[in-house]
Parts: sequence; structure tokens; C-alpha cells
Amino acid sequence: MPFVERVFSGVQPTGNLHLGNYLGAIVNFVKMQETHSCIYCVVDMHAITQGVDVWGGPAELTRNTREVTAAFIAAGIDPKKHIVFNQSQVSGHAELAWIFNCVARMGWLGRMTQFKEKAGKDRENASVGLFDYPVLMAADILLYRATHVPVGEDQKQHLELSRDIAQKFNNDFGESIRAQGANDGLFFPLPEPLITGPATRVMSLRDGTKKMSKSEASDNSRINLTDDADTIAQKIRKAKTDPEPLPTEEKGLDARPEADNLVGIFAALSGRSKADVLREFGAGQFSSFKNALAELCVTKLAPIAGEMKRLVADPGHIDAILNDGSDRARAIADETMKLSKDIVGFIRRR
Ligand code: AQP
Repeated sequence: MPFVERVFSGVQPTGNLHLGNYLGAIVNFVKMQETHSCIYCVVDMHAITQGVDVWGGPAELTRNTREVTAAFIAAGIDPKKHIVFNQSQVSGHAELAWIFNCVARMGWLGRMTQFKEKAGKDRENASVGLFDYPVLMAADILLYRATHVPVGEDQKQHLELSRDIAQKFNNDFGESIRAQGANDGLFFPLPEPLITGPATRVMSLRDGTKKMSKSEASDNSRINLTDDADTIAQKIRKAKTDPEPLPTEEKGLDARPEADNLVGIFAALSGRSKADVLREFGAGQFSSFKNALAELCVTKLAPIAGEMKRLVADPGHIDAILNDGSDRARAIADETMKLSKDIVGFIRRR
């Protein structure tokens, strides 16, 4: 493949960052830094795709943008070695999204399950932005010609759409791409999703069949990254379980979504396999397992919460990190936009 390997991923500043975001995405962001050049984005333009009553208005958006940035850094992302920035500071995201709007097909977007879930029955009233969300996401990734995208399992379908858009752009403009000097006619890579680890889909603590989510009304359904030790312990103690003791083998978790979820969380936080966790806790009561899980959660998350608190207390410092990251992101994005415009045939100032 002619592309330099590069990682891109994003998190929406929509409040209530939770254990699912952490284990499904942020932990992998941190890991990828060791082997790749990484770009991590606070996707504030995605955050406004639902009604203002949902995302909370300007002050809330600003606060949440700083909080996600703080979470990235507190979790171990290095904004000097890699790039951390907020999406709206780089206009290329919107510009490339427009070109991709003209490449993507209505039918492709109509199949996106996240839109169907979020729009619900009242589709006529959903914003155009919510429908178009996956096209903007493709632009986010391909603006940096990123090759690898660490995400939770819920984003798999959107990643497939990004690949379809990249492929159709390469096909539609193949001749023009070759005329720009790319002999193989490939301008955009087909980005690969990295959906790894034992917690790619962390489920609600109240219902093991539903994804842990920022927007779920019950705060007891999730562990927020900002929760204190007592709140974490209380939420784990209250987590829904079934009356059976834990199984001794992994296949015993089949058809037991709540037990499977809690064992998966334990495994992910401790860096062990589910089988290994069951070797220690299998056949025991949930109460003792829950005590151990609460302790583990507090040990892993309390330092992150403490560091986030320290960081958000200094908004000037956070904004400086975002400004610096945006400048470096823009330098890469401008190059892609310049070439994309030439490929499409837009006249630009030279
Ligand atoms: N429950 C989850 N388990 C594993 N990974 C998850 N992610 C989200 N929820 C889980 C991953 O976190 C990253 C950032 O997500 P996002 O903020 O961009 O979007 P989201 O999926 O909308 O987050 P929520 O919590 O699910 O919000 P709502 O309530 O609006 O639906 C992504 O990589 C995502 O896969």
C-alpha cells in the first residue's frame, strides 16, 4: 500500500464520557501512540447534529469540548508527540464532507442503523446533519488520509461507509488522480477499523442488551469518567445481575448479558482474558465479584478523574493544546484539500 500508516479517531463532546468510551476507544488511542503517528479529534461538529436541547447549547459544548480533551490527556495521550485538536478549527472537515456528499449515495446513508436509532420514529424532524453524520466522519478520517481508526463496535458500519466513499472517489476520479501523479490511481486509503480488546461494546449496567451510552436517562446505567469512588462502587453494587452464580467457563456467559458485561469490564480493566477472570471468580457469588470489580474500577479510573479535574480547572492550558493541535492538523488537511480540489477540477488560488 502506498500510504504511510496513520491513526485517526474522534470522540463527541456530548457530555457524560463513560467507561464504554474509555475501554472501547480511548484505551486503544493510548496504545496506538507507541507504534503510529496519531491524530485524536474532539468532534464538536458531530456533537451539534441533534437538537440543541440534546447537546445543551454553546456553554455546555465549550465545557464538554474541554472535558473530552482533558480525558484524552489524563488517560495518557501525549499532545506534543501526537495531535489533539477540535474539529471545527480545521475547515477542511466541512469542505471535504461536501465533496463526499456528492460521492456518497442516499441509499448507503439510508441503511445506517445509528441514524435510524437516533432519529427514532420522528425522522421528518431529524436534522439533515444527523443523516449526513457518517459522511462527515468519512471526511474526518480521509482528510488526514488515515489508514487505521480505533473505534468501538458501534462504529463499524460507519467505517464501512468511509471505505465505500474512499473507493468510489478513487474510481470516479481515477483518471484525474493518475494525472496528478499517483500511478495506481489511489488518492484515499481504505481506512481499517481497529475494534480490539475484550470490551469493544460495553453494555448498560441496568440492561445488558443495551449499549452503555452518554444519552441514557439513568445515570446508574453508566460509569462516568468523572464519577468519584463512592458513586462508582454504588453503581457497580446496583448493577443488574441474574440469580445464578458466575460460571466457571466463558461459554457459561452465553445468554447471560449482564454477567458477560461485568466480566468483560473486569477483563478489560485488568488486562486479563474473560476465561482467566472466571477461573478466579467462577462459581462464586456476584456480591464478592462486584466488590472486586468496584475496587478495580476505582483504582483504574480515580487517577484519570483526578487529572481531568486538575486539567479542566485551567481552560487556558486546554485551549492552547487545542490551538496547537489544530495548527498541526490544518497543515496536513490543507495539503489533502489542495490535491482533492485539483482532482475534482475546482480552480484554486495558486
Ligand atoms: N458502550 C460502548 N462500548 C464501547 N465503545 C463505545 N463507544 C461509545 N459507546 C461505547 C465508542 O466511543 C467512541 C466515541 O464515541 P462518541 O462519543 O463519538 O459517540 P457515541 O457512540 O454516540 O457515544 P454514546 O455514548 O453512545 O452516545 P449516545 O448516547 O449519543 O449514543 C467511539 O469509538 C465509540 O465506538
